[in-house]
This record gives sequence, structure tokens and C-alpha cells, in this order.
Amino acid sequence: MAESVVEKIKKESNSLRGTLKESLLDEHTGAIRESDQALIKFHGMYMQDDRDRREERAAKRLERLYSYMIRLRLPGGLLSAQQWLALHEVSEQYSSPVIKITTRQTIQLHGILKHDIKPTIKTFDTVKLDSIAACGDVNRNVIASAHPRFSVLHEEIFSYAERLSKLLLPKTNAYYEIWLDKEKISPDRERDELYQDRYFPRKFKIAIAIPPYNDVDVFANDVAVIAITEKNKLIGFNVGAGGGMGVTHGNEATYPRLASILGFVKKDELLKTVYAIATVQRDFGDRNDRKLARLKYTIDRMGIDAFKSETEKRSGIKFLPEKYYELKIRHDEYGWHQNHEKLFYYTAFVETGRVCDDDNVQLKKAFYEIAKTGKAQFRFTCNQNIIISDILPEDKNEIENILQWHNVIKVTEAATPARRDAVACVALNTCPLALAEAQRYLPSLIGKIEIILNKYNLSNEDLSIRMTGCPNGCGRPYMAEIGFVGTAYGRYNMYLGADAIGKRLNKIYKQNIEEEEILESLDVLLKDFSGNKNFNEPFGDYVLRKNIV
Ligand code: SRM
Ligand code: SF4
Repeated sequence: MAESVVEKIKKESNSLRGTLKESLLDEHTGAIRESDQALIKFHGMYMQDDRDRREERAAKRLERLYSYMIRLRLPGGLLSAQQWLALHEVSEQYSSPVIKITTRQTIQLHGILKHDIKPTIKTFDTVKLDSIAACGDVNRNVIASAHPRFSVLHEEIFSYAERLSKLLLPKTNAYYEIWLDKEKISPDRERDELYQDRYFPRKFKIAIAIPPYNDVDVFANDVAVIAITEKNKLIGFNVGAGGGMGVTHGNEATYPRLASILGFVKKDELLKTVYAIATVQRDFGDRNDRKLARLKYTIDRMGIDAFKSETEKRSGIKFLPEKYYELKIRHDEYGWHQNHEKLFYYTAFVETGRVCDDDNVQLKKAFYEIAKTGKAQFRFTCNQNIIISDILPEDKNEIENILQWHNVIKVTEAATPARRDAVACVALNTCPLALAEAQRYLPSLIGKIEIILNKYNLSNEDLSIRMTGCPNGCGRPYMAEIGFVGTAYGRYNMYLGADAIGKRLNKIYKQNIEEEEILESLDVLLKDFSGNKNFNEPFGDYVLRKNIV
């Protein structure tokens, strides 16, 4: 089989420049050239169009309403107050107003017109934010457990997210030249030993979990890093590889997979080890079929032992046996917490990660007012929520008043566990791959599920419900106790039986069903669960014990 088209585009891109500059200058279309559509991803952007308006535009013989989505590179998911103000400004001036918190601890802005991309990137640059390598066949945003309670270790572990992100950044200056009008640098300084002119065969993702928390869903990543501590000191990491969710309907060769643990490395060996894993994937990954190009398939093709010894050979570091750790909590710890430095944190519920204002809650106004005080920072979680963080005790009342005034505390406290812990991907109207709704539909479906939960006295039950608009799995639905994966408009495959902490995948329960059948099925299942579950038995474990899947 010949190499995929994207491989050719990468190689001929002149270090990711392509013809992006020319595409931007073309005023006859809101689109960019086809090859540039692949390259712009490496700069953290996607060309999209408003799918709700396709028919209307076609009837008027207008081209699709093209716009761009920008995703920030934000290792560990932290924004200062000043950076939030810049983000807010961009979302008011250049993009759709919703600030979307993603399942990888960063933010996306949608609906940016072609001529507004440069001003957007320039505004971000003034506050030291960029979108380099937030998408594309490179290492993506490195995520790390967000829970501030563990701050004694958090800062040190968090620094590894930053270091890994830096280590695996492409060396090209293209981003600065194209978007920020910076001078060219000498080709020598652009020589890229890691990516060469090929980059990776596919996207590459790293997560760091700090046990007992697994809010990052560490096993869903190409590289799973689990911090190991002894006597409250970080000693090293268990390292796993080969996680990934993406599936293609009808392609039996594709499957979700959890990362397999390779072993333990000391903390000063982590960077070398991850770098070696990345080069093995670069050299052994499938460059012909992009559907089979992720590290999970490389590992399954090579065999885990061969993959491990190739990694050891390249890093010069032998994996020690995996060290004991326990993951217990995957959801966010809502409400107020104080850390060892006496700083306060408030974790607010942001339904499906959409920071916006409505009659019920004014999240965007609240966070803007908080940012204006300069007395807090913002941390994103992989459950698409936000932690208002690092608040001095003397400033807590002021921040609390802003949260109260805009109904954030009321909404966070009122949400049932099923609603608070639910995750939905973007899907329609911007995602070109969506087959069904997700973030625009899940909140109303949960309302109907809540009625059933209430009927069977399960309102306080921790239950992970996740929905995606297609099988790519951006909301990690294959790790949910109840997962919905879109198959067509209004239709979903329903999955059951994952555990509550992200160590077991679920299995298909029903295919291609509509809302009525979803609710009927859940009514039967939850009634049964309520009557027959063991003490503290999670729903995912119950359906397995009962052989329901
Ligand atoms: Fe994703 C593609 C949104 C996390 C697996 N994902 C897309 C695109 C860019 C569609 C596209 O290719 O044109 C979606 C843009 C929608 C839009 O309009 O904004 C998109 N993915 C998202 C986000 C925003 C979902 C969300 O609602 O939060 C998440 C952004 C994360 C980030 O900040 O970097 C997001 N995507 C994930 C995750 C979850 C994770 O990484 O923990 C996964 C599953 C894990 C994995 O990678 O296997 C995921 N996205 C995919 C895939 C399938 C990849 C595969 O191996 O098959 C695609 C399709 C592709 O790459 O071809 C995809
Ligand atoms: Fe789009 Fe599918 Fe990802 Fe949802 S899961 S954002 S529909 S690619």
C-alpha cells in the first residue's frame, strides 16, 4: 500500500509552512487550500463550516460558511487571570462567544473567520499563549491531574507536563512567521531530530495521573504516566503505552484500547523514556493507513515485549517492575478546598465544558469578573470543568461573592452526580465528523435519565455517562459506565460495563437506538440495579456481574 496523502503533504510542507501564507491572502474564499487544511492542524487550528447552515447556503449558491477552530496548547491546563482576560477578549471579538473546555484540559474557540486568525493568534501571543502542536501528527496537549488538594506534589509533577510538552514540540519557526510575522531563522535552528520531515504517523497523546486521582483517564493515552510517591516524595513513574479510543464504524480492524503498563522508571528517566517511545512510534507506526496508525496498533503489531525492548534499547533505560498505586477517583472534587499552602480552590460545574451565559447561570461573566480582580488563576479539568484556583484566604469572600452572584455555586451544588460527571464531545454543529448530536443533546437526555434515577432512589448514585457524536471517542465514551456513540442523527450505540475509575473498557449493549429505547432500557436496568446491587457496587460492575453485557 502507498503512503497516505497526509504523509506527502507533511514531507513537502517546508517545515509546516505549505502555502498557508498564500491561502490566507486569498480573499475569494473563506477556505484555505486543501493541503493547507492538513497543515493548519499542526498550528493548532481546524478549518470547519457551520453544518446547521449548509442547506441554506447551498440554496443560495453560496460556499459553505467556513471558519476556524483554534485549540490552545496548555500543558497541565493552567491559565493566569491576565491570560483569561485575553481569552475572553478574543471570544468577544473574533470567535463564537462560547469558550469550550475540552476533554484534554485546554480550551477551543470556534467560528473564527480567516482574516481574524492572525489577530487572534497575536492577542494570545501578547499573554504568552500559543496553539502550536495542539493538533496534527505531533505530541498533543500534555495533561495532568488537576486536583489542587495534592499541591505538595502537584507543582513538581505538573512541571513534567510542561517539560514533556517542550521536549516534543516541533522545532519549526513556521508558526511565528505565518501568524506573527516574525523573521525567518536559519534552517540549522529548525533541524528537527525527532520529527524530521515526517512527523509522527498520527496524533500522539500523553497524560500524567497523580494517584488516587485518574481525572485524566490516563489509560486512554498513547503514553500513560502514573506518578509514584513514597513518604510524600515523588520517586518516579509507572509508564504505560498504547491507549486510544478511536474506532471507525464498520472497520473491524479498529478498536479502543487501554494503555499497557511497561514498568517503572525513576523520575529523572521519564523524559528519555517517553522520547524513546515517541521515536519507536515514529519509525514503526503505519504510514499507509491512517486508521491503523496510532501507537496502539503499532504495539499490537509488534507485540508488547518487542515494543518494550525496542524502547529500552533506544533510551538505555530498563523498565523496573511496575510499582503499587491505587486509582480511586475520576470525577472532579466540586466546591471549595484548601491546600497545604492555605490557598483556596473552587471547582465549578461547567456543563459539557461550555463557558457561556444563560438565564440559569452566567459562567462567562463570572469568570471574567474573577479574572479582572487578578486574585485567582484558572485550571481546566479533563472532565471539562474549571477550578478557580490559588486564592488567598483574604480574597476568598470576594471570589465567592462573584460566583454566588452569577449563580455558579447554586448550579454546581444543585447538579446531580450523574449530570456533574457526564462528558459530551463537541459534535454538531462544528465537527465535520459528527454523525449525531452530543454536547447539544446530552444535557436534555440526562434530565430524562434523572427522572428514572429518582424513581429508583438512585439520585445520589455516582454514574459516569458519556456521549460522542461519532465513534472517534473524543469524550472517551468507551470508558463510561453508560456510553453513547452516535451512529446517525438521533441514533446511538449504547455501551455498558466500564468501571468507575477508568481501568476497564465497556462493551456494546444495544446498537443504533433512539431516545425512546435508550430510556426504556435504562428504566429496566436501573430498576434492577436499585433492587439487586451489592453495598457500594458501582453500576458498571453490576452489569458485568449480572452478565448484562
Ligand atoms: Fe477529538 C478528531 C474534538 C479529545 C479522538 N476531535 C476531532 C476533531 C478535531 C474533528 C476533526 O478531525 O475534524 C474534533 C473537533 C470538534 C470541534 O468542532 O471542536 C475533535 N477531541 C475533540 C474535543 C474538543 C472534544 C471535546 O468536546 O472536548 C477534545 C479536544 C482535546 C484537546 O484539547 O486536545 C478531543 N479526541 C479527544 C479524545 C480524548 C482524549 O484525548 O483524552 C479522543 C480519544 C482518545 C484518542 O485520541 O484515541 C479523541 N478526535 C479523536 C479522533 C480519533 C483518533 C483515532 O485514533 O482514531 C479524531 C479523528 C481523527 O483523528 O481522525 C478526533
Ligand atoms: Fe467530532 Fe466524533 Fe470527536 Fe465528537 S467524537 S468531537 S463527533 S470527532
